[in-house]
Amino acid sequence: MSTAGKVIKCKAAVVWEVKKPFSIVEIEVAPPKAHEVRIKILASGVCRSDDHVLSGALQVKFPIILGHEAAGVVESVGEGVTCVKPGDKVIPLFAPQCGECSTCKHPRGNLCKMGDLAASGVMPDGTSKFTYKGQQIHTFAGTSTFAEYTVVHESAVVKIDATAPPEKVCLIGCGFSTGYGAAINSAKVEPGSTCAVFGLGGVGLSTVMGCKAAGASRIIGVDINKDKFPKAKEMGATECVNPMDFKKPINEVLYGLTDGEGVDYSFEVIGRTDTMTAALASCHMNYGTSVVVGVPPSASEITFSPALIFTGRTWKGSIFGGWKSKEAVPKLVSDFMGGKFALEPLITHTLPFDKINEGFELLRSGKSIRSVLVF
Ligand code: PAD
Ligand code: ZN
Ligand code: ZN
Repeated sequence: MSTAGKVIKCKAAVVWEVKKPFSIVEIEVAPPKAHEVRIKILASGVCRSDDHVLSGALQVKFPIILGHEAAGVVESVGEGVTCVKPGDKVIPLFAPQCGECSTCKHPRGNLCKMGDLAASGVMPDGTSKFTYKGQQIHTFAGTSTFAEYTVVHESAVVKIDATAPPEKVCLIGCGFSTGYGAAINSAKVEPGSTCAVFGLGGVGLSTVMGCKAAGASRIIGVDINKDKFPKAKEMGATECVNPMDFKKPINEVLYGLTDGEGVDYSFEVIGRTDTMTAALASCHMNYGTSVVVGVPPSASEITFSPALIFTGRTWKGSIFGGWKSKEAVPKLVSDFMGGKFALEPLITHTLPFDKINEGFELLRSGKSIRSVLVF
């Protein structure tokens, strides 16, 4: 029997308040309104950005359904939706692309105006599609993929190859594309260059992959967890350093490793203000570029010497790897299917959705790269 047009009751992982684990409960998911799409989620990855909400670093409205790195199948569509139809395999887009706004129309823009409300806990129409016993549950990043069904705006979903494995390509919905694109699009790493990647989690390793694909000749991985080094080397890091092994600041260590030049490109893929500044100070004083990929804690500030940028360094940020999501995601999926890059090394654990708390424990303990929850 078709569920189109009806409320669906299904399981979702709800977070009721900060620093509390997920609880799996039965929620109600409203049918999609005009220009909305309801998706049956097949797989969803565990990303540090979700954990930033649990820890309180990223402030949101509770209760909330997190999750933003997923793949699924369209269950039904609201009036006027032409980009996808029921049965299509899709990836939800936490950084949407409406194609109409000033940012979408700008060749360099990738933060569509439809995404501005992502942090507000509601959809572009001002409502959330989820309730629990009549109580509204907030939406996260316009996607909320830690649920068996979710509703997204049509600008926040794209059709992908029907044969793509959801438990792998879900990573193209966030971690892989973010890290890889930071190197390829945001930094525009050149062949022969020297790069430093701070943070060797799922996103940082994808940055390492991007640097390698761009032809960097030296890729220095930086992490305080040395257990991350073997995988980083497998993915393309030419050497790895642990800041804890040195008395002097890591930027001085990196200058030492590069004959006093500094690296051409540095990436902060952790989400800490001290390492953002250290990454900036690690790149060449004149033509170095440093890219902030890690999500800064809400309400944090950085104080730094303007001399660091006065001499010519470039400091920039990158969300979703600078990709225009609707255009890029299907192509990245095709590239994966064509063997252009591998996602398997990033996936260390595959768990049933019910084990979501275990997935986050593995992330916090530093034992996983990416855990993928399957539904
Ligand atoms: P992760 O927790 O898997 O990786 C972070 C890594 O940083 C771990 O290996 C840690 O050991 C390491 N680390 C922690 N502290 C330090 C330190 N002081 N010095 C050196 N290394 C350290 O996270 P992830 O790879 O899922 O995400 C990384 C960041 O990227 C995180 O802040 C996340 O929120 C952000 C992100 N940003 C976007 C975006 O669009 N910009 C998208 C997805 C994730
Ligand atoms: Zn993410
Ligand atoms: Zn737009």
